[in-house]
Amino acid sequence: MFIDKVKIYIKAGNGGNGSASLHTEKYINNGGPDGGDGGKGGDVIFVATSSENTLNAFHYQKHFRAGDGENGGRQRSFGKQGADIVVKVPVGTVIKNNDGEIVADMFADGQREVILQGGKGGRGNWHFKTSRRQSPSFAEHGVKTQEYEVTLELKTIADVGLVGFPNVGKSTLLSVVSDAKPKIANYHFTTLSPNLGVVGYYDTSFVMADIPGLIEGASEGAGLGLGFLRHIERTRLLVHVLDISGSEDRDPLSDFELINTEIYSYDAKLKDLPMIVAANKMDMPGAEENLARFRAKYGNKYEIIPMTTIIHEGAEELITCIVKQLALLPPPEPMSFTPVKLQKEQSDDFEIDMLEEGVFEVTGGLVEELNRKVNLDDYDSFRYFQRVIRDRGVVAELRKRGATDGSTVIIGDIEFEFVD
Ligand SMILES: Nc1nc2c(ncn2[C@@H]2O[C@H](COP(=O)(O)OP(=O)(O)OP(=O)(O)O)[C@@H](O)[C@H]2O)c(=O)[nH]1
Ligand SMILES: [Mg+2]
Repeated sequence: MFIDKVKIYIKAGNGGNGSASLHTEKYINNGGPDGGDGGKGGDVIFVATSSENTLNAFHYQKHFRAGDGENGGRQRSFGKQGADIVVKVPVGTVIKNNDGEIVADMFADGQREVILQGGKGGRGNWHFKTSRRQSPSFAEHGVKTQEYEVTLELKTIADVGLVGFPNVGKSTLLSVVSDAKPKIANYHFTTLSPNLGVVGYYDTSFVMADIPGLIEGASEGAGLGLGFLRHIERTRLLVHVLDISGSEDRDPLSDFELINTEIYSYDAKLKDLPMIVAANKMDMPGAEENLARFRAKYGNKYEIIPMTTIIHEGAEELITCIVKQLALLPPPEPMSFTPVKLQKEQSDDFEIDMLEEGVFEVTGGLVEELNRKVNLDDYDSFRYFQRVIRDRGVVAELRKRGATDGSTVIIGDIEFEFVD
């Protein structure tokens, strides 16, 4: 199993509610409001790690929820904050929203991104005490958070990608030049998921990815298909491995054209990647003749390294050639994109719509904020509400829009008669 694309569900913690407690003590009748604030909900945090290279873990766990903030208590005691949840993803994971827009590119080892923020805790009643309202019996509700669905897409980050038909010796090559131990066998599609290996060369090193074999139609999903072409996107250089002997009765020259066509029709930008040709299986009959033909046709366009990978022949030349070219290339870069936020900002805007003659509805962040206040039929609470809509300009705006005495105003769950 190799999962490189998966949908998961994430939710930040709800904010805890503020408390509406009134201070009581023996012999003290009304000690005033002492309800504490609710705690903030936990965040959803993604962290990139190089110790994973698949998204397989998300096959088993798809729901990630941060802890809720606790409610505030008596004696102004604050509710505890909800615990954050940390979601570990392999380096190269791109997080997308439901519209396919990029929320984050988890590009660097250890990179940490707060993807969802926990709900704010509600304020306790003592915040709402005024000279005229000595004992507010209402407090604010914590912000309730929403669950979001996101898609994780792994785009392996390697300096060098090995591409080519099945069975040409890509995995053999990786096993010879790097620390990786991929499965090698004499049949097609031995490799079912990308293998990564680190290739050391004197005091430098680079990462090589062995991509599953490509065939005609791969860019439209044939064979192991499209999915794996995704892993080529983030390499800096490609090594095109050929069975130059044509031992499977294909012509290596047409193999070369065909695979290139698949790669470039997947993404034309891949044409910008430099390509080195590893002409493998030089030990087999027919190899010399084919190599000569290949050189005649492509010799001035590509660096061509003849190889007999199984006996390590040509490996050193190939590595030297790769290192030389990598040194000239810019370092890998994160994707360029404008990140979109999953969560709506917690704003205090409002909008007014006239639903029909004399009926106005107020919507927006401010209304959500007001809705979080408990006991809206409580007198104190209603007074507070009236003051807020006056202070934030809602009343003035209603008047401007034509509200007069007797007009109906709807704000969230509340409906009342406008009194000018
Ligand atoms: N004669 C010869 N055989 C080779 C050489 N290199 C690899 N092979 C053989 O070719 C077969 C396929 O090798 P792999 O490395 O598994 O090929 P692959 O390109 O990774 O194949 P897929 O994973 O199926 O795409 C194995 O039997 C290897 O031993 C070589 O230089 N000469
Ligand atoms: Mg292989």
